[in-house]
Amino acid sequence: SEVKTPGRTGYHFQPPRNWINDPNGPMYFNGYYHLFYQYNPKGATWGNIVWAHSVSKDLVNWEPLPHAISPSEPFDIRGCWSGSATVLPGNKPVILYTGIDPQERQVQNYAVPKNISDPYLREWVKPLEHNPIVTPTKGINASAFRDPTTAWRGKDGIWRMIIGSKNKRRGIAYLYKSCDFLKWVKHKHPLHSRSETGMWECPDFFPVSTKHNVGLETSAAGEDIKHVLKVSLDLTRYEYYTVGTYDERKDRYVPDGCTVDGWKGLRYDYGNFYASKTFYDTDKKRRILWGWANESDSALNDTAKGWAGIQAIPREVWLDHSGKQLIQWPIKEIEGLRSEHVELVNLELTYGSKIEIEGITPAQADVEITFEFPRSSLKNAEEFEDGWEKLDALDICKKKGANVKGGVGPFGLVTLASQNLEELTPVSFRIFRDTARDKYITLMCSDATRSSLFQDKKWYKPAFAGYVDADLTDGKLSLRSLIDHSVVESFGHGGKTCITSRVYPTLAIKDKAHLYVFNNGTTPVKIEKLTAWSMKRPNKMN
Ligand code: DQQ
Repeated sequence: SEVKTPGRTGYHFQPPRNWINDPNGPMYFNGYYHLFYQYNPKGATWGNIVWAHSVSKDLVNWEPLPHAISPSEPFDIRGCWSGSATVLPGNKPVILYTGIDPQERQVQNYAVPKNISDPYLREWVKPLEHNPIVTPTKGINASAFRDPTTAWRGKDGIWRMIIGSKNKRRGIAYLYKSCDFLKWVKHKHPLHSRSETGMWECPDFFPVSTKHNVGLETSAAGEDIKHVLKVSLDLTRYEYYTVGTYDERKDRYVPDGCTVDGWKGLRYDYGNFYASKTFYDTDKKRRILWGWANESDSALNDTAKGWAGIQAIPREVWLDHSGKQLIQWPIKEIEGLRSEHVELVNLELTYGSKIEIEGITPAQADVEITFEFPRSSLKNAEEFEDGWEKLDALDICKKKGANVKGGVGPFGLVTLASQNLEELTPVSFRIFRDTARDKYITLMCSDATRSSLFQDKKWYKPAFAGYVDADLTDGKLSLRSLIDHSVVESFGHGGKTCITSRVYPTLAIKDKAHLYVFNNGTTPVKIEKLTAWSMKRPNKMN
């Protein structure tokens, strides 16, 4: 039976109990979306890792299936770690994954459906004659060699995939090539690498269109295409990506000058979102991103509650028209869970306003707002101080939280708030003027530091922050937050900057949670439109 504790989500993907981490091998195949994920069948902390498996017709309702891949052979007896699916021509899915062998080496294996005519692809086999297909040969760090990607095929007909690794502190994406998907040969140089970034977990490499918002099949090549390389850095536990050019002939990826590798680069999400992976949805011609949102309470508490980890709501991803970053937006299907709603239009928020959004379920909601301010009001923005450009967005957010009076902003939402505001998680924008560089800077914060009255040294109640590349000439900024009991997933300005926070209120739970829209800046801002919906539970969630 499903465990029931206050933090369990209403519409995020989670199994009835136990630990989950990385999404694995997502794919669309014969009418079903498949999601596999790292799972501990025996408890609520990491360990005993298998590939759990669920299928869905709509990415909202999920049906659990037997575990797809579990330790059984020398090449995966100590764990079946992350990997990806590739649908080969002729509609044949193949999974590549990392196995831990008896010497604790990380090797790469493949698995195929036992019965391709089973619509759910319930059973997977690991052919013994070829596995493992890749082993850590001389020069490769055998304890840092994992997470094979979806493969792509070049114009030369050769398959390619990358595997995350490191050599001392250099992060590496090793490139492997194959003609038959069975015999894989390491290319003479990596696809890409970067000093001082540490282990590259869960790399993802995919093409994006520079012309349209549609997704591209992973092997797409040619005109009007750029590539994205994402890595999950275990040193910071954040995910970073670059947009760049992939030269198929040289088999090298070169990030564009305007994006940088490593921990100063762009992030998918400035909060709790890790080990993500995209896949191309051949049905709806879009690229979808799945990411894991880990707990931030203690392991002891996870054991007590009997579960840990959720998958974030799948996001559609595409290249922004600037070409400089990705845009992420919750998949359309999630809107099918919207039920009763309230709407505010044309409402001025003067300094100190805090308006409660009533008539929906604040603990399980979807909120969209567009804020408006006359362009002339930007003159009231606080100065972005000298030296701040060397700081991280988070440092500024810590100095200038949602409760610190500003010029233009902070304004935004107060989510999961208790009656007397002892607990609250504000998500807000604040605009600065950078006189020296003659520009405005938009900061977005999701601040969980006051999210729970519960005191425990092991609980992590972080603030998260990122800058938003917003063109303020139209005097507008938008925010969407998906609130679901212990998670607040926010999308700034149409998905330019995303922040996911995990929170554990003790008072602001279920019908005791409140939602507000606020302005703590001296400049009045207008709510052009705010719509908030109660979110239903899916009919089936594992
Ligand atoms: N989780 C998996 C690894 C991966 C890590 C093990 C990232 O394959 O590198 O559960 O969260």
